[in-house]
Amino acid sequence: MPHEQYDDCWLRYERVADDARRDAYRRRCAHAYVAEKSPECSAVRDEFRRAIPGLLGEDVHLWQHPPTTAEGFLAVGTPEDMAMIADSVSVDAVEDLADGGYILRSVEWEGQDCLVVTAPTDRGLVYGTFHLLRLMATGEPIDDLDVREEPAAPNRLLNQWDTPFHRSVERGYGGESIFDWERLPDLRDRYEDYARLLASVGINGIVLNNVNTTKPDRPSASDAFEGWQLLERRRLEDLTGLASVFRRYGIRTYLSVNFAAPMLLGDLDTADPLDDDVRAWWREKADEVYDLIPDFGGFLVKADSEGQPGPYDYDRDHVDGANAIAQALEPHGGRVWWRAFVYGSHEDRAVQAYDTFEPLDGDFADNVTVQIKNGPIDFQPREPVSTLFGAMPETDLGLELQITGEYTGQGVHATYHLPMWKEVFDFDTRADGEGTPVSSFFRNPGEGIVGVGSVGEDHSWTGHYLMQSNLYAFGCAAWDPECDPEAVTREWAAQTFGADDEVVETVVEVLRDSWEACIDYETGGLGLMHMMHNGEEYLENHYYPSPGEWPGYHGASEDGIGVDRTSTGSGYAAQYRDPVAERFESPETCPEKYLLFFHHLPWDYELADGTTVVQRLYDNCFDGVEEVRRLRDEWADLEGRIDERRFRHVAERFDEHVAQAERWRDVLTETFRDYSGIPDEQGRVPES
Ligand code: GCV
Repeated sequence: MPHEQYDDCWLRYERVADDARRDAYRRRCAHAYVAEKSPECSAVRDEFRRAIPGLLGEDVHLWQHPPTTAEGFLAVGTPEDMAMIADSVSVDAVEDLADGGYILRSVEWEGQDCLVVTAPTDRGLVYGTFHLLRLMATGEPIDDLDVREEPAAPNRLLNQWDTPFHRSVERGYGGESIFDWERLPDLRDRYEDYARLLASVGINGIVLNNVNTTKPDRPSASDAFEGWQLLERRRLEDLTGLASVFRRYGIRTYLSVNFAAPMLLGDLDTADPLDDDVRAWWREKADEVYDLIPDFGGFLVKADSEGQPGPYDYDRDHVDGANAIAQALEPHGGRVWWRAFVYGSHEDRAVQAYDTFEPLDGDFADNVTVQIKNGPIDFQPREPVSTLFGAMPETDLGLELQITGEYTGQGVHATYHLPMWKEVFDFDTRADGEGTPVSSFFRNPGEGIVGVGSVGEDHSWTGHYLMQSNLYAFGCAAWDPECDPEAVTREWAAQTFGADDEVVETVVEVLRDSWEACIDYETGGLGLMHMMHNGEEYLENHYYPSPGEWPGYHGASEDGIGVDRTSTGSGYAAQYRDPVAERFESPETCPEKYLLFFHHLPWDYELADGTTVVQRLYDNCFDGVEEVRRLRDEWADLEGRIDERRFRHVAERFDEHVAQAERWRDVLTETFRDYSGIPDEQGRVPES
C-alpha cells in the first residue's frame, strides 16, 4: 500500500501489466516457504506480504513448514533449513559465498516450477529476496534464473549526518531528520521503510548520528541534548529498538562519538588516549554498548578536524587516538572508522591528509579503518582521486562518498552522482596496467565504502524525487564498484516510474547527463572547484556562486588561473605514484578535466584543440546551462506519463535549476573576464 506521508521510492511493487509474465511469476511465487528462524527471515516474509499482492494482485500464501505439496513454490533459506534447497543447489557453492552473497535459482521440484533463494547467512537471504522482487518489479523473466551474487566490499555503510535532538541533518536537503530522538524508544514505520530501502541495495551498516558530535549545524528549538550524549546509558537503552529494526534487514548500528567523551560524559579531566583511566573509560563504555546492542558495529570518529577534539590536544597522533578506542571495541568484534578529513595547517589543504596519514601506514590496530573522502578537497563536483588510495597498503581503508548534494545543487539541482563515483572507481592508482583501479580496493574484511546520507522527513525522502537515485546508486556501486552505470540507472528508473519505456529512457538520459552539466556551469570544467558561497544562512551555505571568497582555490590573477600543485607549487601531484604523478606534473600530459587543479596557466594557454583556457571556461559555462535547459525540456515531455505530484515537483525544481545554473555561469564568466581582461569570442560575457 502506498504511504500517504512519504513516497515508496523504488519499492512500489505495482501490478505487473503483462498477463503472461504475471502468470509465470504466480506459478513460482504465489506460495512460499521462508525458513522460520531469525529476524531477517521474518523481514523476508513481511516483504513478500507487501510485494506479492502489489505485483500479482493476490495474497502470497506463506507456509509454516517446508511444503510437501504438488504446487510450485518459492523457497527461501540456507541449505540446512530445507532438504529441497540442499538438493537444488550445491552446498559448497553456497558456503563459498561471502557474507551477504546469495544464489537465486529456478528449479524443478517434484514436477513443479519452483524458485530457490539461498545464502550462507540470513543477511544474504534478505538481499536475494530483494533481487528477486526487483526482477519482478521490472518485468524480467524468472523461469530460467541462475544468479550468483556477492558483494565486493564487505562493509557498505551509510553515514547519517543527522544531529540528534536538534532533529536536523547537516547537509541534508530532504527536511528534518526522520529519527525522532526525543521519542525513542518509540518506533515509527518510517524507520522500517528506511531499513528496507537500504537493505534492498545491500547496505549493511548505518551510523546514526553526525560526525560533528558537538556542533549543531543550525539553531533548534531543543537545546537539551547534543549528539555526544547518545553514549549515555539511558540514550543507549533508547536505541536498542531502533537497532533491532535495522538488524531485521541485516544492517548493523554504529555511532559517531566525540573524542573527548571521557570528559564530556565521564568525570575525567583528560581524554588523552594514552591515559590508563581514559582507556578504561572507553572499555567500560564499549562493554555497556555491547551489552545493549550485541551486534553493534563500532564508532566513527572525526578527530582534530574542523574544531572537533582529538589526539593532537595531547600531543598524540591519529594512531594513538584511533587505537585507544579500538582496543575497547576489539573484544566485541567492533571497529573504529577514523576519518582522514584533516586540513587547516597547510597552505594547500589538498596535501595534508596524505602528509598526515601516509607515514602512519601499518601502525593502526587491526580493527581500525581509515575513512577517506574520494578527493583531497571536499566532495566537489569533480576532484582527482585522493592520493591516499593505494598509499597505505598496511591499513584497512574506507572510501567516503557523498550521496547528498552539498556542492552539486543541494535539494534543487538534479545532479546524479553515479557517473562521478564511477570515475573515482575507474581511476587507476598506478596507471601501470596491472589492475589497481580504486574499484579493486576495499575488499578486506575491515574495509568498505561509505555514503553520506541524504534522507529526511520530506515526502520524497531526499528533497527531490529524482535524487532518490543517488541513494539507490550508492548501494549498487558499493556492492559492485564495477557495475554498469547505465544498467543501474535504468533499473532504478523502471522500479521508480514503472514500465513506460519512454519515461525510463528519458530519466536515464537526464540523470546520465546531469553531472557533466553541473561541472560545466559550476566550475568551467577544467579542474577548478570550491567557488561557492560560504554564507551564514544554512540554506545558502555552499549553494550560490562566490569565487571571490576563495582566491586560493581557483588561483585567478591577471596572469592566469589555476593552482600550481606540481613540484614548483604545493607538491600534491608528487603524492601519486609514477607514472600517475608524472602525468599530472606536466600541463602537456595532465588530463584537461584536472588541468587547473594541478597547474596555474596563462589565460591564453592553448589547449589540445587550439582553444585558449579562458575561452574554454566561457564555453563550458555556457554549454552547462544549455544542457540543463535541454534536460528540463526532456523532463517536460513526460507530462501526463507520470503522476502529477512527482512530475510537477521535478518540473519546478528544473525551473529553479536553470535559474541557478545561469547564476553560476554569469558569476563565473564575469570573474574570468575581470581577471583576464579577455572578452568572450562570442560576446556573451558583458564588459564590466
Ligand atoms: C559534517 C565539510 C562540510 C561539513 C562536514 C565536513 C565533514 O566541511 O561542509 O558540513 O561536517 O565537511 O565532512 O566533516
